[in-house]
Formats: sequence, C-alpha cells, structure tokens
Amino acid sequence: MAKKVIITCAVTGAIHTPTMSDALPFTAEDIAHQAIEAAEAGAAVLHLHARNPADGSVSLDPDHFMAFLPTIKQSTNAVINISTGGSLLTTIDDRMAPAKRASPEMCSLNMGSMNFAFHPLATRYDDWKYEWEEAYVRNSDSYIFRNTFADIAKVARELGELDIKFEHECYDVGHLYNLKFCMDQGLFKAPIFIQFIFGILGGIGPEIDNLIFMKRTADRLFGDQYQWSVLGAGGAQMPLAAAAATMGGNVRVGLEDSLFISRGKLAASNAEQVRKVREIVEGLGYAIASPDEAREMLALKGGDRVTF
Ligand code: KMH
Ligand code: ZN
Repeated sequence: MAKKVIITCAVTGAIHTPTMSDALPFTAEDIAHQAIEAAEAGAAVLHLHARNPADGSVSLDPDHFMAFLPTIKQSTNAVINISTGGSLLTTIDDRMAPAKRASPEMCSLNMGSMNFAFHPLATRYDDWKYEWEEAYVRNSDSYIFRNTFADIAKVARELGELDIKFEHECYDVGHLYNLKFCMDQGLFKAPIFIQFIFGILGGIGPEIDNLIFMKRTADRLFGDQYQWSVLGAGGAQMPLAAAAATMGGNVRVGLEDSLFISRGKLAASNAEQVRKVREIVEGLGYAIASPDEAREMLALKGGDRVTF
C-alpha cells in the first residue's frame, strides 16, 4: 500500500496581516469557509488561529475560536489543531485558553524560546488597511517568542489532561533536544508528531541540508517513536514540502506561513495551496491521508471527544 501523507493546512495565523493579501481570512465566516475548502481539497488536519473580526488583529479570545469551530466540525471530518503559539506578546495561560475551551484533538506546542521576527516584511508596504498592522510587523525585531521548559511542562500537563496530542513545532535543532528532554521526563507519549519548521527569522534556514540534519537528529533521538512533517515559510513552502514527501514525511501548507502560490503570485486561498501540494504528493506516487487515517497515524483521541 502507498505511504499516506498527512497534509496540514494552517489557515490564518499571526505573521501576515490583512494588508498583505486579500485572501488571508480573518472573520469567523471566512476562516470557516477557507478551512472547509482546504479540507475538501485534501487537508486532513486544520491548524487554526483566530483573529479579531473587526480589524484582523491576532486574537486569543476563546469566543472568537468558538465562532468558527462548530461550523467547521459540522461540515468536515478534518482533525482540528488549535494554536497555543498565537501571540508573541502574552502569557502561555492566555495562549492555552482557546484550547482549554475547545479541547481539540491536537494543539501546536512550540519547543523553545527564540527571536521570532518578520519586520523585513514591513518594507514592502506603504499603505496599511488597519492601524495596528505596521507597528506589529515592525516591532517584531524585538519580540521574544517565550516557550520555556516551565511553559512547555504547563501545556503538557494542562492540555495533556484533555488527551490533546501536540504538533511539536521545532524551529531549530536545539528544539529537538528540548523535546527529547521533555519526553525523558515523561511529559509526552509516543507517537509524537514533530513539525520541522524552516525559514522563520530566528530559526534555522530553509536549506535541504538543514532538513536532512533535522531528520537525522530526530531519528537518532526518537527512533520509531515519532511522525514528522515539514513547514517551509515563504518561498520555501512548496520546495520543502516536495522534499519532505520525497523523504517519507508529511507536509504543512497554508496562508499562515506563505501568502503565495508561486513566485510573486499571491494564492487565492488556502485550498489552492492544498491542491498544489496534493498534486506534488500524488505526483511522487504517494496517497494523501484521510482525517481518519491521520487519526490512526498520530494516535488521536477522536473527533467525538472535543467540546465544540
Ligand atoms: N506559523 C508558524 C511558523 C503556533 O501556532 O503555535 C508558527 C506557529 C506557531 O504555527
Ligand atoms: Zn500557527
């Protein structure tokens, strides 16, 4: 049987702003619509952030999540993965609040503190749609994305109690060692799911050598105890997805991490990126995983045990 590849689609997110692409969804209706379309196109997992519907700013308000989660659940069988890294400006307690309310099958969990910067993006825009955007982007040269061992342990304890499986976001090789340390402390159960992240300013760069290095390190640390996926930010999105699928991994796309469908051309939607990566995966001779196959591969609790 052909290897199954899990496509994760990260639908909205915290890096880009409404000025940068009209396709970036930020109202509950648009987030739900694009998430459903992405699932129909082949995404088994939907990684979700919320935004303030009034101005597209990043929101951690559980009510903003609950405004789209039930609609997505009613229309798709996709696995819902809620971000716990949705703000660079507040505490881990605030960041966990949406997941505590919704008890999804999965949540992201960022595996180390780091610079997390996207200020170079500001130089590309003169006019901004909303007042908050320019300062938010420019000031990212000062943001510290805080994910201490204490923060990670708190998430493991409080969301682990809800039987939530984590997408362990690893932006550099040290984060794999942090994860190994936490596993040895008994914080996480195999199979763990690692998202190798390349191309964020503050993390490891998007070169294939780095993917091979991260994968080889993870093999050494976790053996057969893990599943893995690759997220390449910006222009690295599709090339690294193709490399990941070729190497036997899973892939993540979505407007959260790249607004483009090809060089210089904005994507019309999340679904367009899912269709493109699906073509790449199927063209390599692999099949995409259905949501239920993803549930089995990742040992998830099941869509009937969420609270939305
Ligand atoms: N957009 C990713 C590079 C999270 O949601 O926990 C970061 C991210 C963080 O996905
Ligand atoms: Zn995210």
